[in-house]
Amino acid sequence: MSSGKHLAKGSPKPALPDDGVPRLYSMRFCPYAERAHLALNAKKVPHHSIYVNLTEKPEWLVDVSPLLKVPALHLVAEKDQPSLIESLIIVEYLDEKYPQNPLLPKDPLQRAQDKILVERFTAVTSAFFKTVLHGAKVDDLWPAIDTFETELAKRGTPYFGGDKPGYVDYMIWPWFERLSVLQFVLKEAYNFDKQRYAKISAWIDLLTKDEVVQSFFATPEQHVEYFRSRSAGNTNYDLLA
Ligand SMILES: N[C@@H](CCC(=O)N[C@@H](CS)C(=O)NCC(=O)O)C(=O)O
Repeated sequence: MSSGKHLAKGSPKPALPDDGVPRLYSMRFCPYAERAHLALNAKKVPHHSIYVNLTEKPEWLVDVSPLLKVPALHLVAEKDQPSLIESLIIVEYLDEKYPQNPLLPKDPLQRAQDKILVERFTAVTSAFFKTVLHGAKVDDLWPAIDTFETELAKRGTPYFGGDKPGYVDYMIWPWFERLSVLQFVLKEAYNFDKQRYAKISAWIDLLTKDEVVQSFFATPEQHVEYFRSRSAGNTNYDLLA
């Protein structure tokens, strides 16, 4: 339940129905929040999405997100109505609470290995943000993606999750959805090598068509437009609202 508009400073706390379903506090272009949306949609968990303006944060955000970040998942049906923060913790909670369409493997070793892989993805996210937000060279990014190319080849399956997307796929996808931003920033220096990343390229094509990804998809052009507005100091949060 949301118009998709981002609520800013001064806006009243949204009045939501007293239906007990979880409330996801989000921002439409946040890749961490996207992880939570993908998990909720993969599991078809009814929920409300509340979008917040992160430049002018609403005063009540602190009630659900003590560090004033998104995503935050407000569990209104639980005793004392706690909130969860941190995208990976939220997703793991959802995976345990709602067993349908499991994301993490059941086997403890495979489970640990998938979590390690997602942990190692921080090398990609930090190189990505350094390039996009601070104009750093892209040099650190490609070797970080090699890890994922090699792992996908080793697994011998189209997805990290096997014959369908799972935890690793959905947790790393948001940054691949935003490659257009990297291209926009780097211009002719953008050198994503489709041969070097043959498996990842095929995986990107598959995930782009995945119905869960499509349920929360912004086009390459929309990501660039959001980024452009943000860089210009006039962030267009409501681009898709
Ligand atoms: N480690 C956090 C990162 C969340 C995060 O950095 N979210 C950004 C938006 S993409 C945010 O809320 N920024 C607001 C701020 O830092 O003030 C997670 O995985 O959930």
